[in-house]
Amino acid sequence: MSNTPTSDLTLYFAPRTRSFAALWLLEELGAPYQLESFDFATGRHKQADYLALNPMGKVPLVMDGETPVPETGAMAIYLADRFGDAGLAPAPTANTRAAYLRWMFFASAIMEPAFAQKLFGWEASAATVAWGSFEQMMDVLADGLAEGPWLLGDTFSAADVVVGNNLVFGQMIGIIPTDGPVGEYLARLKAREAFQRAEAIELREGERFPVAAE
Ligand SMILES: N[C@@H](CCC(=O)N[C@@H](CS)C(=O)NCC(=O)O)C(=O)O
Repeated sequence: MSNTPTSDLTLYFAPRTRSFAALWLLEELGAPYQLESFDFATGRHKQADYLALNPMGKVPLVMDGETPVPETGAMAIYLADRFGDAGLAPAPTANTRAAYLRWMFFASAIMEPAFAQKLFGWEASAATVAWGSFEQMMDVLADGLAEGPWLLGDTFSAADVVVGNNLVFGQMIGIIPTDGPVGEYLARLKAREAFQRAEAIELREGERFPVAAE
């Protein structure tokens, strides 16, 4: 019996932002969704009705009917379980479930602040801050890819989308190499059909809302 439910998904999306992770994941899942695309300049994400759904006033935000699912990691875990037939989430009893959850949290709890530290040049003791250091994060990620081709070995999962989306951003800002295990992993991710569909949508929406001239 299929465990793919009928759904009423809406993605609140702004081009050139972290909302690409949700777009890419929805394309990987093959889940039907409506795209509510807007430009940050409109302030849509700071309006009261939006803040009631995501008090952080950020994208991505996925609505599942009346249920808001903000925060990229939570959204990814939620959707991959909800659309379980797509095979992007190991079952709770699978022996890869712990590694899957570990990489999901690695993306938001370790990669995100490590990127910010690198970008803004913060001085911090690796033993004290939760994310260690940018270099440690990169080494741990490279080690995690030693078996490959994906984070869970042969099985592609929603964790690859969440970690991969961070890497896309990191490469854009010049802190992620194009070679070595991490760069090669990112090239494999970018070659996926769902990634390329999402990229085409992102480009189309980006043309609707071009970057404002200085
Ligand atoms: N913790 C959030 C971060 C999302 C985030 O930082 N989104 C940025 C765009 S990349 C945003 O919406 N910024 C608009 C603002 O804060 O005004 C998540 O993982 O979804």
